[in-house]
Amino acid sequence: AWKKFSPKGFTTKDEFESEAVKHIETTLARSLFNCDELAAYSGTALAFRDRLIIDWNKTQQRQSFADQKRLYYLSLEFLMGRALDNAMLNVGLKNVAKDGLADLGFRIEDIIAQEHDAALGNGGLGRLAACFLDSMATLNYAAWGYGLRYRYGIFKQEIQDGYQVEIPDYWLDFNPWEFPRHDVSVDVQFYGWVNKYTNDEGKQIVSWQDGEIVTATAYDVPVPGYGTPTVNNLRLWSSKASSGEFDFAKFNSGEYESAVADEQRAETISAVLYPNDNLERGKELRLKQQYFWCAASLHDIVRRFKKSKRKWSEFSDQVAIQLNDTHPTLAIVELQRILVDMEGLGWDEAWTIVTSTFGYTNHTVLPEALEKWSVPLIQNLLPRHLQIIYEINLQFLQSVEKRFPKDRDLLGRVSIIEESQPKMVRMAYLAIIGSHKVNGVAELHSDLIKTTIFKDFVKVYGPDKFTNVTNGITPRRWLHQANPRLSELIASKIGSYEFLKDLTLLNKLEPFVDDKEFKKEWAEIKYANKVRLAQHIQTTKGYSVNPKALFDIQVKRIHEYKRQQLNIFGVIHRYMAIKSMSPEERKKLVPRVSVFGGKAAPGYWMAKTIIHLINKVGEVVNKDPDVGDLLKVVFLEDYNVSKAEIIVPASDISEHISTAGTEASGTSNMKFVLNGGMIIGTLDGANIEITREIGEQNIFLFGNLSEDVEDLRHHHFYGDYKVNPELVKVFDCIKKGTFGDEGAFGALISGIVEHGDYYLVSDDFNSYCQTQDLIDEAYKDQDAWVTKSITSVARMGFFTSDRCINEYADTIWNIEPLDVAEEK
Ligand code: 26Y
Repeated sequence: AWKKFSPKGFTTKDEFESEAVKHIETTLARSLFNCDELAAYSGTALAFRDRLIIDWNKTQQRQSFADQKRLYYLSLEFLMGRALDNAMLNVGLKNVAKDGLADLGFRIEDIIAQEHDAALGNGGLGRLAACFLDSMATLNYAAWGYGLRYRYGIFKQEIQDGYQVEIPDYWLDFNPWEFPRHDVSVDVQFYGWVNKYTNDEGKQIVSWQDGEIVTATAYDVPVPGYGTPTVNNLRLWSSKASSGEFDFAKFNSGEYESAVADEQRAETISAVLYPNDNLERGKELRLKQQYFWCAASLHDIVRRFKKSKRKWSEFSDQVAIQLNDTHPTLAIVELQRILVDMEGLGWDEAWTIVTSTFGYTNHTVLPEALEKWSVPLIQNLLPRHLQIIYEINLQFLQSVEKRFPKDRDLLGRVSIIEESQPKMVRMAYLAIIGSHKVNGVAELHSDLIKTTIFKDFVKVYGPDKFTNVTNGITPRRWLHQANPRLSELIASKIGSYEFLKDLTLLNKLEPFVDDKEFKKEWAEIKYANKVRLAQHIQTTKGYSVNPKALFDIQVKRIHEYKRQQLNIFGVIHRYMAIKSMSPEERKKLVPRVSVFGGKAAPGYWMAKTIIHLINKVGEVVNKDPDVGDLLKVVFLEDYNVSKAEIIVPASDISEHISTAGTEASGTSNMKFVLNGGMIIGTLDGANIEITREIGEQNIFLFGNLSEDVEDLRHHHFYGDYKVNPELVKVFDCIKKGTFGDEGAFGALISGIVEHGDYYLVSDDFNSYCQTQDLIDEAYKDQDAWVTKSITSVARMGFFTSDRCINEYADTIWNIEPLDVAEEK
């Protein structure tokens, strides 16, 4: 019967207009006569939101009714970007909105551009979580995301005098995409002490007492699937003082200020996203965030399970929880605590439930990114959890000792507790021990974790606990939304937009690689996308670049291992070469625009130095009359998801040039190829599988292999090591002050010349520059280039996050999609 009362919402242009206008006039209380673009955005967003809510409610009812297993994706980061364009496309009514907005006097692009990015993430890990949500909804899985509702997302980056400056990102002013659920809250405890006693019935009782209580309030964000009525839920927790804490007693006894201070302290927990990416700093507030979010999510999940009135032994038939890196590892401990201390289960029974519920995804092998928390810190903040961690460790080590009685060293190596001063809890080890599956995010990476950082655990558990799920990206946002013309051209060739749901259908493009007309259109679309980026550069940077030049793009977080320094040294090398040429020689060159973008963690000084160098090189090169159009160096400020949607479709070549063995997967590499760009890359992360899929002739690979990295590093210190002479010339050029104050860049150079060149910039420099020359040559043959471009796109089907989510569902979560046929 509820169906009768659930209208489907608008479907025509006129209905859309009347809905949007109604919201502008009533919800926003604005007159249509002074409706600006922001008001038009708000009205449009609210109209689409209403439409989503209907399907969202139905989806939640359907999923509760079906009573199947659900997946919960725990991630401290969800880098969602903008929601409106995505909602319009997923619902399939973008054209309706376009026409309706045109009637009202607006261009849809301008309206879409009003929206503030939801930037609750740093980079790859957070964006992966967002792609996963899109796929889970599109594939009709009953899946929820759980995260934190940061008041401040990732900072906004400005460049002043060539330096990065961080500006707070207060993004919640007007956010139509979230729904506060004041009725859904969880009280979360911190500090206090543990009281163990035997009760009247002779039962051991453990009680965690006298802590400080902070309340978690749920904010729900609808996640629409593409071409399906499924709208899943992303639940974000916000912290506030518990009503018990911020209470009248304090007010009345004259402690107004201290009551306000309590309130602020509580709110601080969800105030800000930590801006470090792959760099662990061990801050207490971050641990508080982690526990706050894990506890709230687990209590919510358990509450939902208990409504089903099933036995505890059925918990993992109903619930799968995926840990996005080790950030949510405390969820393992919290579930054990709920089951043992609160629900009265025996330890072993509880532990079986816990380990069959969790899966853990590792995203890095970099030692500086592996989380460790000091024992005293946990002891103080979460005294009961520390006891449970010790108990988990004890049981685990006893089982290891039984199986490997002669290997005393092994026990120390696999212990959750590192015997340092102070002692540290190794979160990755806890995550492995508490999960039934551990996965890496690309083949090489999954092999590396088994042979390096988690080697001993392969010995203990056998190889089957460890698996690979190669990352993917959603083709809805990264092809259809970011590159609508290419998507349309593809659809026109292969007959429908079905490829957006089954990306392997792209292979139907291959027969057209020799179709002249098709190739021409393909090239025109790339050119139009470059013109659009050139316009963006013109408006944001104030100078023009030639869209006919080869666009060479590296956009990602700035990190030494990602080697933006290799790129900029290569640019300087090119600049020096141009300067030394005759005008005749210069005429033969392929003009190039080198585009950089990305944020540095505020405390990562070396990364900031790299940004500074890129900007200084740009200042000099871009105004050098000898160079003209032959080389331009652009640093795009504040790289984020919505800017990526403009940048990615405009590349001819993108750079994925990490030191082999350091980039777990990379996902922007997939986005660039899917948009018809070529890659220059090392044999690292998913570059390897991309090569396998698209063919070696369609990618520009260079550099040392991961298996040789260790020996090379050793050689830097103990061999007859010399820095590459061409690179030395680049350093001399910098040291001469060509790009301003040479002292500013000293550390960048000495890191390579004197301190062992950990990232092998010198070792790979030759091969990098030679490969760049090959690219210039290849680019001259535009016809062959377009062939490569089309062939590559046709072979990218594997890299959809749909494939990836199906693999997780089959091999780790053991869940099936829900049938929605009746609803269609
Ligand atoms: C511990 C804390 C400081 C921390 C915070 C963020 C540690 C790591 C991160 C983020 C890591 C991250 O983004 N990793 C990236 O994950 C992508 C998705 O799997 C990979 O494609 C990419 O190679 C990897 O660097």
